[in-house]
Amino acid sequence: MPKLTLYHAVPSRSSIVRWMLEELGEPYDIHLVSFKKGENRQPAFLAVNPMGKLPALRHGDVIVTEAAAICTYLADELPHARLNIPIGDPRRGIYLKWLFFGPSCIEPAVTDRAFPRKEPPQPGMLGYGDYDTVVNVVANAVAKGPYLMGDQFTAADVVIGATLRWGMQFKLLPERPEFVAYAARLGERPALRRAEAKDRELAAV
Ligand SMILES: N[C@@H](CCC(=O)N[C@@H](CS)C(=O)NCC(=O)O)C(=O)O
Repeated sequence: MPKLTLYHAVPSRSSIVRWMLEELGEPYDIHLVSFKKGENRQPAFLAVNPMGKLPALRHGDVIVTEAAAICTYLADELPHARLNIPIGDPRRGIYLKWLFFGPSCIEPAVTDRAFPRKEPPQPGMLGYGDYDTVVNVVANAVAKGPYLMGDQFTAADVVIGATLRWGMQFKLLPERPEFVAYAARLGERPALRRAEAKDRELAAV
């Protein structure tokens, strides 16, 4: 098994990937990148991710960036953890939909709300449509549970769950009962607790 290294900073979206790695239960290294020192804009890191952004993951000679892509990649590369829905399974389409829905619909809906545009956008031009529809669609998806794919916890729960937890924490998403209950279920997962404890330790240094 090639070595896994997470390029990480606390707080940042790389904590999503740390949670995913803890769910997988495989050993991994952490390579800290300091935003304060501007390390993410220095040539050594730009060679890893020319966007200058975290997270990035190195797996042997492979580098993957974008939190949702990394989670999708890891779930497929390490299928024994059953965090993916494999090719050929009729549920894979819905699983992929949720993996993409986080960064392509929830995130932009939330950031547009946090930083409103000067000109009102045409909803038809926005990939996510409108904020309320996004919120309602996700609330319906997590209402039944326990997870997005029913009884199976998957990488899609890491991506969507992390986004909902972050959005509620910063009051950018409403504390809908469906979101609160789903976030509480996720919060009981030992892997998430481990990831948070390790990040708290790093933040305290
Ligand atoms: N689309 C990227 C977003 C990554 C991102 O914006 N990361 C932030 C930290 S949460 C970052 O690296 N910011 C530093 C900067 O832009 O200078 C993903 O989902 O991974």
